[in-house]
Amino acid sequence: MKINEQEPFENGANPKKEQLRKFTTDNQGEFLTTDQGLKINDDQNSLKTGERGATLLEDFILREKITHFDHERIPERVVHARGSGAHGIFELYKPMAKYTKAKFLNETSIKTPVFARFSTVAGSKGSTDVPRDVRGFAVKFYTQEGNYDLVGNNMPVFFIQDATKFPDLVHAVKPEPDNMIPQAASAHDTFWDFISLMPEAMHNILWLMSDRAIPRSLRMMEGFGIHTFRFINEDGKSHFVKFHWKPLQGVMGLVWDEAQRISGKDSDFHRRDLWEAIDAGHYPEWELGVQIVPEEDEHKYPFDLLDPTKLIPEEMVPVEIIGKMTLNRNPDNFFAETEQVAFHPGHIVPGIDFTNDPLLQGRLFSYTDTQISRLGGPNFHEIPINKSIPEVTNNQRDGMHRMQINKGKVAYNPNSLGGGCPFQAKMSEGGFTSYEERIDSTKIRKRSKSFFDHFSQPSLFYNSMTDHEKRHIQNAFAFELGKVKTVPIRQRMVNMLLEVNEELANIVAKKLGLTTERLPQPITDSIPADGNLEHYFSFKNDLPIEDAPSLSMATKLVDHIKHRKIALLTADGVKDEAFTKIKRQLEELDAVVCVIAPDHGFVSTENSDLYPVDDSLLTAASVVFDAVYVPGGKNIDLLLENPDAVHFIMEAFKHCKPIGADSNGSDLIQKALPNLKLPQEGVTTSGNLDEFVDAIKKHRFWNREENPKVPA
Ligand code: HDE
Repeated sequence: MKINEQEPFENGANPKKEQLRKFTTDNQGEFLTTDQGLKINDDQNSLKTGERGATLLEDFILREKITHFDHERIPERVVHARGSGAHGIFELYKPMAKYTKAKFLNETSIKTPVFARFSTVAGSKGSTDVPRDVRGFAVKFYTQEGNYDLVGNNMPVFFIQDATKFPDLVHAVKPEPDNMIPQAASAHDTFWDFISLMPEAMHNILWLMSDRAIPRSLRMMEGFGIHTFRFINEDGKSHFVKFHWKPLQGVMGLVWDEAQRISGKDSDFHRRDLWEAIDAGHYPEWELGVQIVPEEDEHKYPFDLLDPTKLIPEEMVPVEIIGKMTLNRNPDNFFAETEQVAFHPGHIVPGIDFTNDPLLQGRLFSYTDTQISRLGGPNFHEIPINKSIPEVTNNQRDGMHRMQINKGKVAYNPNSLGGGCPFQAKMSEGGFTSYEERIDSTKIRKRSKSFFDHFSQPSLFYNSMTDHEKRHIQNAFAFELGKVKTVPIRQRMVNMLLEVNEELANIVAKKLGLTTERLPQPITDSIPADGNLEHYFSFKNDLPIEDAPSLSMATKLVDHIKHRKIALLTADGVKDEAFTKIKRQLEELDAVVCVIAPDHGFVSTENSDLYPVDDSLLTAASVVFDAVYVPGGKNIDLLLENPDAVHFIMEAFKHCKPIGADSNGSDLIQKALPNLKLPQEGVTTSGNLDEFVDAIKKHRFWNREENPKVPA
């Protein structure tokens, strides 16, 4: 019986897990062997002519080991090289048959195995997890009709409108080719040179300068399919659809200064956070949402649904929540799974189809092509993590690293010698048919005028931000452009910002010592799609809304503190009750509590009870925590004398984090922040759990930024 005939998607069975198990080995209790299965007697010494003699070429064991080692590396992904992945499950809340015939979106009893990979875009695979960057959000659904890949980002729009500009974009953002500086950062001349000549990028740039680009955790970011896709139902009717992932952990960001420090303290911050959460059973969950637009409404909006630099505000078309993804299993082997997984927006199943978005169209070519060089040939679909649940039965043959053993003489179609097998499947048998879209047109190398409005949506985005979010965007522009050495590039950028928002442009210009000048001006001869630069600036459509709260992260906090990481800063002599009570109470709310003390080992309480220390002030830093609490007792005398403890509090305050203490513990806070009037919002000194928990729910207290009190 074939695996896809066993109804394995129901009753809790996980066919992907079962499939991967067959390829998974465990050395436990086994002898060491060569790649040929020969047991090895001595793995410590090579074969030599005498004890001090030359090594013999004959030593096949040495040769095999070294040769394999020499070829252990494969090319990293050209973009999205740094990533972290996990297995999970997708469960449908409600049947979507009205819109799509995709089986995994039709039957709520089906649990579809998934593998998700999150990534930064620009950095190499060993780069920091927390640069200012877009994050990839790719999900492979192992459906019973074959693999479906939703390969999206954590921002709902992209930088360019046409695939042909992608190599330019990536060349501009990657480290500069003469000196390979900077790693994993967009704050350099080539990126902003390109961007300042590409008004279509402005919308994604606004998102990139927002806190979306420095997520607190991979678990706390939204995902978006970006392009408009199609749902096709059983009757062949098409609806446009945009995909959204909504994290049940809330959407939260870091402070830019904090992100830069994390890059030094723990550059694996996001990878570790995801791994540890899953390992501890704190499974991250995202709801899948769809925005559905009837085919008849295609031209109803003041933007083009095919333009990937535009989103449909949720205030115009609500997101309908249809299911939930839970990531519940870490990979067994990073290389075999996270590195070798091969996503492709062209991996679709019946019921889902493409639109003519010119960026999507280019992607449909790129992803298979890139795997051929990255994974060494056309058989990458046979690598266990990429294998579909249904067996692959076709006439594709041979190629590097072929695993499948195809029986018989026949590898062509039509055939009579093989009884006509493998058969083509009728639509009623699940055979995929492309949506029959009527197209009457002229072959042309041009862009539609409906793509020319580059500024109304970035303006909407900026206008929809809260004050602190606006401030972060202003500061991010000033930081990034401040790193640009070529002043005319800075000037072009602030001029361009005038088209988005005058206040933004003027604040950024001031920080850069510039003034703004109204565009259009002849900035280059080469960019306009239709040869007329005026178009870039003359089109600014009226949007029916002036404010879209759904774009702001401030609207996406959650009413719980589950899995938030709290530092319990203490030392020997802490009062038993003060220490154990808060720890227990926070853990009861599913927070992750880490005991931080001057040294590793144990802290002893006033009653000489010993509690294990999770991390010491030497190795831990406030930047990797969401909040800090100081329980009182004699420990405070020790902490007051410890500059690292004082710095811990100052830094947490600077990064706007909740700080809690009991009346005794507050001495440390007062020493770290002598000019601070206590208590104040976000700094609770009463030992009251509810107040502290409420503060953690709010995530950050941004008003502190306006009147910075600490230099830390
Ligand atoms: Fe990708 N992109 N991309 N991209 N992309 C790749 O595929 C490409 C685009 C995205 O975790 C590459 O296997 C082109 C948009 C993610 O493995 C490559 C264009 C979006 C990932 C490639 C785009 C994405 C990739 C590099 C413009 C959001 C990581 C290695 C036409 C909707 C997937 C690889 C993973 C990876 C090409 C634009 C998302 C080279 C040509 C828009 C999440 O094929």
